[in-house]
Amino acid sequence: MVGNTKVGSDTICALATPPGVGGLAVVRVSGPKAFEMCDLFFQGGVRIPHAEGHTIHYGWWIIENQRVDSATASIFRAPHSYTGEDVVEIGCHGGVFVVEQITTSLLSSGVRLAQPGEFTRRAFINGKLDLTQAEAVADLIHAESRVGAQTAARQLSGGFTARLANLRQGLLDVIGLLELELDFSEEDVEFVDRTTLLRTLSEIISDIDATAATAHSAEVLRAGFHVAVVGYPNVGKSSLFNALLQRDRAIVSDVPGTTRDYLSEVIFLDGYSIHLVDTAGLRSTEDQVELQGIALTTSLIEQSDLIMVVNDASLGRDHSVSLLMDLKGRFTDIPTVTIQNKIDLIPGYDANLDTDDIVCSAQTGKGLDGLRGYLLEAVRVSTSGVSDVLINARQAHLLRSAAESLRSARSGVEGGLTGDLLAVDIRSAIRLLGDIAGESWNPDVLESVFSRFCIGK
Ligand SMILES: Nc1nc2c(ncn2[C@@H]2O[C@H](COP(=O)(O)OP(=O)(O)OP(=O)(O)O)[C@@H](O)[C@H]2O)c(=O)[nH]1
Ligand SMILES: [Mg+2]
Repeated sequence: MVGNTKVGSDTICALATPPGVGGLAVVRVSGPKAFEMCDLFFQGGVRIPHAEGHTIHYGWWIIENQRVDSATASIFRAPHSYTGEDVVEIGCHGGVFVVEQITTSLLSSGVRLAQPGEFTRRAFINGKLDLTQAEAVADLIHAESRVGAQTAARQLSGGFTARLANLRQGLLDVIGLLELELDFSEEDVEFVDRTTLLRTLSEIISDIDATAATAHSAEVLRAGFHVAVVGYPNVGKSSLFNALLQRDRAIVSDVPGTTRDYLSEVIFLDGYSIHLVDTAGLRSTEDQVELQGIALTTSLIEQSDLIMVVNDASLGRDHSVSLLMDLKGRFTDIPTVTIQNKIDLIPGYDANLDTDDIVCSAQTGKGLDGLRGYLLEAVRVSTSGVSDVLINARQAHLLRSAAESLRSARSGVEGGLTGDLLAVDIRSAIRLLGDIAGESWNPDVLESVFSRFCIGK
């Protein structure tokens, strides 16, 4: 049981392709009556209930003797389908009207409209996917970067699941030996050499810690790398924003305080998505609208992965240093970079003096390749730890708790605790690791995992 929905008890359907006009659309039907219900409307070479699994049939969707569309029916027999149930995927011509006719005919015959993520939820409950794989499906659909999509695909294929299983097996082996000790407790033997045990625990702890630590990198791959473009008014933030976007998105003018609301746009560099946020120039002002813009800038900076401080180099290299220092002090965890802009105004500018800064002109385009290269490198560095899984908040929390239990077990070993007491902490770590893949789950967990899905998935 999941919530009030009894899994597999009813037959569900939904458009599995994006809504709107397109060449093709697919309506997916899953559940015990999938074949029977589709057979009411589909007329092809064979009757659907008699069709073999993994076959496709051409025919017509017919409602009350009216041909609605020529269609194909792809047959998947339980358990060999995405959901593990009987599934029919009806391929028809893409278009709002046809799809609506097909779904309405099914709904009027007792098929229910699927909730968001319900197909994948059924797949999970029927053991076709574990929870990390289900999460990978959502990540794959929403992936903003090529690397993110590739990682989600690896997660979907079960790489992470296998790694978790390995960790758990290692711990289960230890538990087995510790429990043997219990049986022989009279004789005071130690089946598990304590030095080896300490080493094993430490290895597993660092493996878990390292994986949990990739949560931020995973978020960058999932949602993009966020760069806040900040600086004093009129230094050329919006000009730089436009130059990187290669179009005139933001208003540029020589009046300080031009940008008030923020603007956010995405650029792609080598398969990574980078969200650039142009912000209101920071200065002390009495203007209420501008003040609101400045307040907004602060909250935008908090959510960014890099602060790009734009300086008007024609006013001096160090013109923005106090702003930079202020930002570094307030946002200690976020890296900063200074962009020396408007160098076209300074003939003979010696770029070699700016070892850490990027030197460019938003107006002439000079130095912009260097800036793009810098951004790309920054994304690469921030995502380098990710291999086979896009750790999300749920998984990171469970991993950290598991590592905590193992740390407590490790202190126990150091303090000379007996095997049965050590086993308690190790067992709790095993359970937490199991929860990542969804071995024991409750409706709330499933609710939050599947709420990220769209209808039809
Ligand atoms: N010569 C030169 N002028 C520039 C350059 N970049 C921007 N400007 C000019 O500087 C002025 C301000 O540019 P904006 O891009 O609006 O500056 P901003 O930092 O967004 O300003 P606010 O939104 O008011 O904070 C405009 O007149 C731009 O044309 C540059 O690289 N070289
Ligand atoms: Mg601006």
